[in-house]
Amino acid sequence: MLKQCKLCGEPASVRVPYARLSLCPKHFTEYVERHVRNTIKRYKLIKSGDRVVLAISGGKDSLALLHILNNLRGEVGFELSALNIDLGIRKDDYSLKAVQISEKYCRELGVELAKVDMKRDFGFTIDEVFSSNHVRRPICSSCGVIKRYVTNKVAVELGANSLATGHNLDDESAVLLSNYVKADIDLLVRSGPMLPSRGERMVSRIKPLYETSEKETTLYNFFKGIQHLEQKCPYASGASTLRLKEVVNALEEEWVGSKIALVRSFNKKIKPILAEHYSKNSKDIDLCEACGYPTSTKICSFCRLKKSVSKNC
Ligand code: Q46
Ligand code: ZN
Ligand code: ZN
Repeated sequence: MLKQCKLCGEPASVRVPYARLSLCPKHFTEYVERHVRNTIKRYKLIKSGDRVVLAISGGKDSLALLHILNNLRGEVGFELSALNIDLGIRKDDYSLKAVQISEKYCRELGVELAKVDMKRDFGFTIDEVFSSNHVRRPICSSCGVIKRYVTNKVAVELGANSLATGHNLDDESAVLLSNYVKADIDLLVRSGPMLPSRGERMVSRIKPLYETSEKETTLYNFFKGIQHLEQKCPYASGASTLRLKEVVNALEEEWVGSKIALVRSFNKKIKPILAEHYSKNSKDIDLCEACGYPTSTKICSFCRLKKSVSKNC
């Protein structure tokens, strides 16, 4: 049952079970910001003087993170800019709305926004990938290739140290569980709150919401009046991810703090052992012969995808 805010005595609106805290809206939003600050410190994600580019989609997590990092940048001493990709998804004006909402909040907060338009800057869109018959991989897998490539390229061009994304505790614990079950060592080694750069033209990727749950970002936006894009991408199926999240949330209900325990124990005890094994067996990183960005094959997957779309459109 909700009682009084532990910090000010006003009526509490939120219960944070794993921290055993009941909080009013003001102290809850401050708690979330402090929690993200502690995650940044715990995993050494950002240091003073860093240039951080945050990829924003207009969704709840990336917009919450935009506000949180904007509040923390003075205290930690880093530069912050944002990046939005217009993927060219026309159904229900999805991409148009995502771009508009990203522009609105960057303008309001005074955060510089780098805008990428897939059609203008790379010659093709997600809609074209989807309608191109011969591209057989699932659309979200191609979209992942595009987003990883474009965000890295823009962050490199902007001279950033790191690229931040809005992956939250629910995403990360669910994926971790799935990779454990499949014993996918490659994916396990590449998961975690930070993926350091592995060489030239590759920035580190960081996840400051690594220990912040979906419920917390949703409530943070609600109390701060942040209107994120509620609409789902028309290509999202998400059934298996949703199911996995239900599993980790059921675990959390039975055993409070299990999602955080899962990601922390992985990073502290399991990942170092896997990383040592992987460093002996991993492929070398080279530069793509077509675009000059990192790849472990001759031509990177982005360039192969682009070529395949242009052939089949
Ligand atoms: S934008 Fe792209 Fe998502 Fe749409 S096509 Fe799939 S991956 S669902 S986060
Ligand atoms: Zn309070
Ligand atoms: Zn390439």
